[in-house]
Amino acid sequence: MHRSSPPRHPMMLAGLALSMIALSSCDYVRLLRPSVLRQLNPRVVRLVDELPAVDQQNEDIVGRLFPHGGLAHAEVGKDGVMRSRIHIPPNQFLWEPSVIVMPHGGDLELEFQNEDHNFHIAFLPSTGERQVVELPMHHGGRARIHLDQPGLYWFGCPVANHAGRGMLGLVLVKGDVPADARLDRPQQRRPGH
Ligand SMILES: [Cu+2]
Repeated sequence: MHRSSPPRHPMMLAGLALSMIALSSCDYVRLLRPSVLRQLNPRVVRLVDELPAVDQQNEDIVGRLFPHGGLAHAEVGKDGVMRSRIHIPPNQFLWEPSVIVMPHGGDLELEFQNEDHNFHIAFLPSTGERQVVELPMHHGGRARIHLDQPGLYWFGCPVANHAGRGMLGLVLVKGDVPADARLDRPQQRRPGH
């Protein structure tokens, strides 16, 4: 999972213990390099726990680049607001974590810390609009966004080509849509069923 030359199956790391038995290709052996194993941290393990199909169609885009930042579950405060922290490590063009899971729709407060030597901006989804947080180098910032529908919402850094280099992220809102918001169409598969 080296940033400059990602292997073809970065998320196979999660099943490393099992797949070692089946290791036959040089690609997989290369995953045993210390620089790769170092990235098998709790944030990345949580990502694969939540999205086990990152190596399969439709979810594979999630397993390519930006999710190396890993995943965090937002904590629900006593005030009902969900909260999470995201930091920008130096020289990586990455949000850490890059996937935030909300257990249900509502308010999400994000606390950013920019530890990089570059200026960044968090360009965030918020129902019906966007929120922008400027993050000068070695500074933090905070945003409160509102996402009331389940789904997958992207955020990113719009400075130069930072998003293309990896500064993309997702907010995954879990739960079901309210009955009055469902379209009149054939039965759809629902979360948990
Ligand atoms: Cu940036």
